[in-house]
Amino acid sequence: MSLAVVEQAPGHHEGAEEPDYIRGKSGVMSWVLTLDHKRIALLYLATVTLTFFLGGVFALALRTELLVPENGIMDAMTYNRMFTLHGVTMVFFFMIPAIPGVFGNFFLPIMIGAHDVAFPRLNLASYYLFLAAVCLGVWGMIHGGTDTGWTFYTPYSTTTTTTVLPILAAAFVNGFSSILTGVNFIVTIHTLRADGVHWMRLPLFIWALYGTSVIQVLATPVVGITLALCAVEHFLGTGIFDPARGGDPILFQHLFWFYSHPAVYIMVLPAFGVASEVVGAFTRKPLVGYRMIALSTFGIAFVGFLAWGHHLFTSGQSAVDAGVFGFLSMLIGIFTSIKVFNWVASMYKASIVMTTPFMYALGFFFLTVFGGMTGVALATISLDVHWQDTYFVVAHFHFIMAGAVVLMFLAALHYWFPKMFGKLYAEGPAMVGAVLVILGFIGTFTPQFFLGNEGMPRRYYSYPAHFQWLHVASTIFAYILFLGLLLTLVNLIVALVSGEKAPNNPWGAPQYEWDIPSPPTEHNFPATPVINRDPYEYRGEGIIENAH
Ligand code: HEM
Ligand SMILES: [Cu+2]
Repeated sequence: MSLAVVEQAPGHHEGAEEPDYIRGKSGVMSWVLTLDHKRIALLYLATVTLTFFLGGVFALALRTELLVPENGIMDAMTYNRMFTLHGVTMVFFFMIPAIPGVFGNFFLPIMIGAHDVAFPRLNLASYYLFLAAVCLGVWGMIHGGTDTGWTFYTPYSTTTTTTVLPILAAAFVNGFSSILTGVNFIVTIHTLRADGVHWMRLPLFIWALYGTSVIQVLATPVVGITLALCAVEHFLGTGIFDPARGGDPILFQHLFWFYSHPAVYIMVLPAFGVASEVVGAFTRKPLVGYRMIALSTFGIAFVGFLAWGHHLFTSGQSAVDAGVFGFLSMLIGIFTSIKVFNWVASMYKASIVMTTPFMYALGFFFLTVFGGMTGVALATISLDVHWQDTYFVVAHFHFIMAGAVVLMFLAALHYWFPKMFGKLYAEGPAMVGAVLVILGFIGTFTPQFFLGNEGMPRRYYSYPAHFQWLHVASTIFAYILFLGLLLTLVNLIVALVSGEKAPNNPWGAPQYEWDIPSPPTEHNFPATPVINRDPYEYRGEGIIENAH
């Protein structure tokens, strides 16, 4: 059997070489109206880079305020708006669309041997809905912003005089974008797999996107309706959630978390998928436990739907409910551990190639394992009663969200950069950036576990003086993190402008996408390919030598 993954379909004759997808067409319209999944991916990349930096600037403002125990650079009201805008931006405008929008769009068709997604127009519509949501959100922020927190808890959100409606509307519109992407991906995976790509040959990133899409389609409508009801109540005073009008605020919490707990898997499953690809590429041996990693995705997706009540332990839940939700939350830990154990087994006795993407993956393992374990601790009711609404929770979910989503977004960006842009970046600055980012995350959020455990509540802009040194430590590392991100950004921009031309497979990685040109042609393959081997069958090429 040949080493090449992609064979010409029978009967195909090599025609004129197709130009790559970047140079193939020019002009602004060829970008803004493009139906090419790869160009749409780059539109997402440009947009989420901006939203991530916007969210990051809010974060730095918050951390700067917290350098001193009392009134620093902003008043209490500004602080409340700031953490809300930080949360909304990061969750809805960065973490939910980032990995599926950029790397899902770019690589899903390529990894299954297709020329595009099933519905290219819907794909573009989905991007524009996302962009509309971002614009609406930013418009709301400029016109005052809101102070409800990204969770929009009622009855406060239905009575606040701040600009909550555009922000609610932005989250609502964003939901449509997310649903449409999910539908598109599911149909694509079912119908456009090339010959030879049977289910047990799907790359693990594709399994992750599949699980994510199912959650997007099933859970997002619930939060959409919930936010719409919240907006209607704010506007018309309907009294669904407001107890003063006979409504039930706990109902809002149930509906909100019925989406928002599964939504954490919309964010982390794609990150887990990237981790599998990076481990598969740099351990120089076949991935251990392919089937288990693939199927545990659905364990997480399924149980993820049954765990929402752990956000309501202290909201007046019965002891039986709390026990059941606590137990179900812990099951998620089991399915996640299945993945972690298999990744570790894949790294065991492997000849690991230490690259920037792999460095990010190591940071991801550390942060996700600790984030996950503190999640299991939080699902233990007696502990949650102590930690609920403290910095411990803030530290927990940042370990997971920042650790998994942000680090694996950056891992994916560095791993696939040569394929996406056909350019190589300088490894030295990329590695320094990665180390700064990882140390930055660990250093920013570790002190917050201690703060929370000692009773520092979340969402406060002032605090007793004896907490100051932990807050200062956290803020210093937040700046280090920001420095790492800046270095990374500059390094990649330099590579875009003047990077050396990348070979087809600069990593000597076994996966399918490395067999096609860097950057790919407009239709990815000259003809529909036939794929004749498993995705992680390591082929033994060394780095760089494999240039076609
Ligand atoms: C092992 C899996 C996990 C378990 C068992 C778990 C458990 C919990 C529990 C019990 C809480 C409630 C804490 C409280 O209200 O005091 C919580 C909060 C939270 N978790 Fe997790 N979690 C897990 C994974 C994740 C992941 C993967 C993410 C995000 C990507 C995440 C994001 C959040 C967020 C945002 C909150 C804060 C909710 C709020 O605003 O109150 N968690 N988690
Ligand atoms: Cu949850």
